[in-house]
Amino acid sequence: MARGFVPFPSDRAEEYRSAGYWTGRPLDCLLTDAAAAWPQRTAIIDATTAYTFAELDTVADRVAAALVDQGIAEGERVLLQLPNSCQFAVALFGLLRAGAVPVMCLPGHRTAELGHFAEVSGAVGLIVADRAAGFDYREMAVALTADHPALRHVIVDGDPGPFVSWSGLVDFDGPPVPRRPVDPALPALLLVSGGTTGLPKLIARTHDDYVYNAVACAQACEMTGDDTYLVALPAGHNFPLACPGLLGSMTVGATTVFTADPSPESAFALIDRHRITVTGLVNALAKLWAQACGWEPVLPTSLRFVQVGGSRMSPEEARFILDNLTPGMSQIFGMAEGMLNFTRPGDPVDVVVHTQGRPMSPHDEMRVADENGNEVPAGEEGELLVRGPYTLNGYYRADDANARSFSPDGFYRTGDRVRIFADGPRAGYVEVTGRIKDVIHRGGETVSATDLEDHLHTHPAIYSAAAVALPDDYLGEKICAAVVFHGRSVTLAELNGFLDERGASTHARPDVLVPMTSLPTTAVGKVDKKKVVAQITMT
Ligand code: OOB
Repeated sequence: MARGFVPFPSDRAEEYRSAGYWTGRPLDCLLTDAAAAWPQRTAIIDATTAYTFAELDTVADRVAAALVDQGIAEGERVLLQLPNSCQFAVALFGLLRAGAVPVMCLPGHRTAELGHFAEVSGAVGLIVADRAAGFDYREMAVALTADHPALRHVIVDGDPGPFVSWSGLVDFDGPPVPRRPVDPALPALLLVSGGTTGLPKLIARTHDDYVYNAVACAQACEMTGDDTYLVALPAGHNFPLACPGLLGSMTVGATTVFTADPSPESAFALIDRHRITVTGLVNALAKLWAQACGWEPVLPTSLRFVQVGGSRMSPEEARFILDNLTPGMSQIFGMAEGMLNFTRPGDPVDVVVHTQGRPMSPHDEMRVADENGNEVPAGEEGELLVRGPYTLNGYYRADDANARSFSPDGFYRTGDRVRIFADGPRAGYVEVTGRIKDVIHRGGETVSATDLEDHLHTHPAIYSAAAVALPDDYLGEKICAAVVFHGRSVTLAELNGFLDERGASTHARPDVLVPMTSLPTTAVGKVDKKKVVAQITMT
């Protein structure tokens, strides 16, 4: 495991320990502690099952013993790809207690991603459902194990086919595994990066840093045992897993509800039934929920804090969600790599609408740099570089990417273009203005895709839009607006007239308008521009 893992440097590790952020405890202590403090409280709920903290603690121990009995050894990696369900949490804690290192895959990942994760991590096992959302994971497992013989253990929740049955693990009655001491500076689990360029990278999160992530996030979101958290995004993603998500909820004895169906109809009914108070959504889903408040018979009135993040949201979109879904909307700008910024409960509306929040930890260090790597004056735009008590120091087994992605003094180059407000009521808060590389080189001009998208999103006929580059013989790249209309569509000439009226800069105008029925998304639900271009150039 240690090969290819980049630990925190010892001076900073010491600083985080003495600040009290790092407690030296293994990640599964979140369950151990919750089971000791609130044994009879409901820990997790899904459509068919519920477990108290004590029950979850017991079943995690049984699964851990079964995994060890299967031959999974300490430090070995196991790909975990279960849909949102109680069994996801059981498997996560079972793996942690077996001393294995879960690789947190998302249900939307397919052979290309899973094969890559298996290759890089050297995983020995895979835990999947039999079928979910119309996809047969056993068929994928057959192909994966043929290509990756190191994947010796395939465990299936449901009808196992040729593989090992998950229910056999849950009911295991062999000897328990003794709790072994864990080095808290080593990886507890591997998250996958959220980028939309190339295959995702693996991010090792240590016991120390991830426990801190969960504890501090729950605190900053003012979570208490009276809250109920809804996992509406894929549970293996950092956002619903630990920001505060499942793990943060456990630190305060709050219940977590899983749903594999985040449609407004289903989610609103669930929110109402369980009186859910907190959830995390990507922008597109938040917008859909906000709209659905106009027609759904049951409204999600119990929500007090709804985090929205994952990609750029314009102030207009933020205002729409705030006005229509809940006044408790909060913006979050986070990454699997660590660093979290979010608006806090009670922050003024101006801050919630116009910023993506402020850092979670007083020890988060942020630097905003120009293209030469020099720090820009306070309040100006540039690339965000970060370092801190829960931010990675290197991708797992990725020397080339690491050489590019980190400054000599250990700051992670996020690739995100931001400004940190220097004064006024927004001082210290971050605005994400785009991705450094999300630009279109049209003739001699460099056009920000985000700026154009922000303009497009203000058009009343446009539901969602992505600005992408298409190859062009004369210009090098031309600007394409891929647009989902509300109903009535508009022509390119009408759209450009609208951009004129808004005073959008004249070189940042779409050359091509492509109406689409929906924009393709990544496994967590963000617009996937690579797929947008692929769809357009295919037709
Ligand atoms: C979250 O994590 P990832 O790893 O899927 O994606 C991280 C990237 C960031 O580097 C940034 O480019 C983008 O997603 N992003 C945002 C954003 N939140 C994330 N861009 C603009 N505005 C935002 N509010 O997406 C993630 C992890 C934890 C909590 C929340 C989101």
